[in-house]
Amino acid sequence: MQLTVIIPTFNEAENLPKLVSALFALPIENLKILVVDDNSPDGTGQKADELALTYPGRLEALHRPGKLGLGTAYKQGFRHAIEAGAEAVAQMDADFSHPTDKLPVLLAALQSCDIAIGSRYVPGGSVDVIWPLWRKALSAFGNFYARTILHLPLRDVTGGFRVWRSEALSAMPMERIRSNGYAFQVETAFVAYRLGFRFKEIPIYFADRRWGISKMSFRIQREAARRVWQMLYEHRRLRRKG
Ligand SMILES: Nc1nc2c(ncn2[C@@H]2O[C@H](COP(=O)(O)OP(=O)(O)OP(=O)(O)O)[C@@H](O)[C@H]2O)c(=O)[nH]1
Ligand SMILES: [Mg+2]
Repeated sequence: MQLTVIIPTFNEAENLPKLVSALFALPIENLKILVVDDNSPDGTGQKADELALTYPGRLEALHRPGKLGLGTAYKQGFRHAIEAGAEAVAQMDADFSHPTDKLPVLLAALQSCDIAIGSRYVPGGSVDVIWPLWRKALSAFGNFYARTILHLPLRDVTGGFRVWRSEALSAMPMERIRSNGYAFQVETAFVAYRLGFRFKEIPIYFADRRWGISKMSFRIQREAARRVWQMLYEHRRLRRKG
């Protein structure tokens, strides 16, 4: 399967080149990378253009004029990858939180599901030991909160390390997905579940970001918490067709 890995970036100049090297070193044939950069002040966009020259035909960069949010970055990236003929599409953070060596495992899992999720909350999965207790608690609670309200039979609904079969991704009504921040991951999982797609969770160790400063805050979490109720309402009639 031709896999395209989409990496949204905002201020990831330190991380991106190293992540790209790690990804191209994986035993995945025909791997492509699509970077979606939001005019990062630290020059990540230029780094991405340099990488595109280093890996012609294998790495592409989309540039947006400013920080327009994770959700729209992924939507644009998804469309671009599918139009370019990707058979599987991966979502991955640029900051090494998602273990690259698990990508082949997620891809292989697509043999028996539509969406493979790198999961911190199934047996064998975990979050970085150096995370402060408040962040561990917030992440665990956020997951419990979202999956309980939405009745999702998934352990990790907020994580951003996923691989989709392209047919499933193309069938997603992306225009319905209004979350643009971190709730985007929750909302796509919810809509995919309501449409009857099959999931598989693969345990991962989620490392804290290696370089750069954290953008996570209580304010961001509070917004996401509110979005969960809105999406429950907005998709209440959504069912698989036929
Ligand atoms: N293009 C784009 N990428 C973004 C935006 N916000 C975040 N990202 C990227 O999305 C990925 C996930 O964001 P992170 O900041 O790592 O989120 P997090 O892991 O919850 O929080 P920290 O790692 O603690 O900052 C990273 O690759 C970011 O660079 C955005 O508005 N636009
Ligand atoms: Mg991160």
